[in-house]
Amino acid sequence: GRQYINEVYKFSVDKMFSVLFTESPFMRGFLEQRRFSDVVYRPWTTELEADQTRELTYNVSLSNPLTPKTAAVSETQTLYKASQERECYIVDAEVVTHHVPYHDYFYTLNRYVLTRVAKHKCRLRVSTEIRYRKQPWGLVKGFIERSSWSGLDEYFRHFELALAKAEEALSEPLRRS
Ligand code: YK8
Repeated sequence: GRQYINEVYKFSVDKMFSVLFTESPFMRGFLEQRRFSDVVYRPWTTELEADQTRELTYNVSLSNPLTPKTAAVSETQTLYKASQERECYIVDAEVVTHHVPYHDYFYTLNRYVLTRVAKHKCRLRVSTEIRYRKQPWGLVKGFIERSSWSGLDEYFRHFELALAKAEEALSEPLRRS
């Protein structure tokens, strides 16, 4: 796998969770800027003492000669029950791209780990793996890996930039005593 982000931000871990995992203006703006369309969020499940999940669907625009111009994507996010408010949140996102060649062979697993550093500081780590449901031929595996890593590299490069840009605006005002 690859690690895309490992950074400290100037706002609380709870704020980071709500920015990344609710329908926040930040995510809305970011996905729009990346030209994701028809974004639909299902609500988080709310069972007590259990992992929570939610489903997202959207269309991405692609410029790969082997794929259609747009593809439907579904993302299943799991918030592990080991997460603790004000301390840490662990979310896995399984991303499946439909209507592309070999879509039934693989999916992507993105892990987001948010941890408290101080009251108004948190660390975000994002790492990614490509997972296989069936073993592809070498040539096909090459297509899958090349296309996935290049899409992921680009997505998380912009994502990190957007977060850095938004950091000041998102950070809690310093309270003077
Ligand atoms: C999420 C991984 C693969 C997929 C794509 C597949 C083409 C297959 C072509 C053949 C289009 C936002 C990607 C990049 C679409 C975008 C996905 C994003 C960036 C010939 C093999 C969507 C993170 C994410 C995860 C996986 C990415 C797909 O938050 O190449």
